[in-house]
Amino acid sequence: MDKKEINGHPHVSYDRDTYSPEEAEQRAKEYYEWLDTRRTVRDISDKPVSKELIENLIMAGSTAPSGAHKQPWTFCAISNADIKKAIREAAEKEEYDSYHGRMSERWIKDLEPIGTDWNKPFLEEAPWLVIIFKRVYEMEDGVKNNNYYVNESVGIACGMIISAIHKAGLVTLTHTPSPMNFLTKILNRPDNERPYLLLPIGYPKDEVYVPDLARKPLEDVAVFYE
Ligand code: IYR
Repeated sequence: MDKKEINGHPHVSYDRDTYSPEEAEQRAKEYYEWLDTRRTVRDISDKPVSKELIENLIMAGSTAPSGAHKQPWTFCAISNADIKKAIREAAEKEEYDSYHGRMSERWIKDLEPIGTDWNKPFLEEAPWLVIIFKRVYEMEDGVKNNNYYVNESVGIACGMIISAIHKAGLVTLTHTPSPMNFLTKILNRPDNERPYLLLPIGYPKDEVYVPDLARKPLEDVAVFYE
């Protein structure tokens, strides 16, 4: 590995595998088709998942690019039954209020095909809950230093852990109880962290049904300027 200094800071040579144009096209197609087999699953089995597996999922998420490489995230991984129960109870309380008045009628109608409601059994049934907190700032020598592009960075990290979950043959769903500050309290998180997304992770139950949805075709999601 070659090393050199740029701006007085160490840089290392970076060598990646490259492919012929045909092979690259094939790999892109295969990766897309494989990602397209991912579905959000709410019926998560209580079959155990090892801590080691979860550790590697978290490390996959933590490879995400981030503003000035600050990696402004904390992944809280919970398998403790009492904590999961406390989270379920608090989330269902908020969700009950959301589904009974806080969400607009249009929103409730938009969720009908998806079939969600205020009940969140997966918060106790899944062997693991991974809750991603964004780190808004770091305390350094008694000074509050804001992180950069925090929402973008953490959103990308969430996408990367979701694809890692799929790769392991496990399932998840992006749960966003609102408001979600109860998570700060239950997990005793410091002031610089804000809950961002909750991912219950596990194997799917034996028989799982998901909404019969189609993804938008290329023409509806892309515009080319050639
Ligand atoms: N946070 C609620 C509601 C919800 C909102 C959207 I937008 C969804 O795509 C799914 C659910 C819940 O988790 O039920």
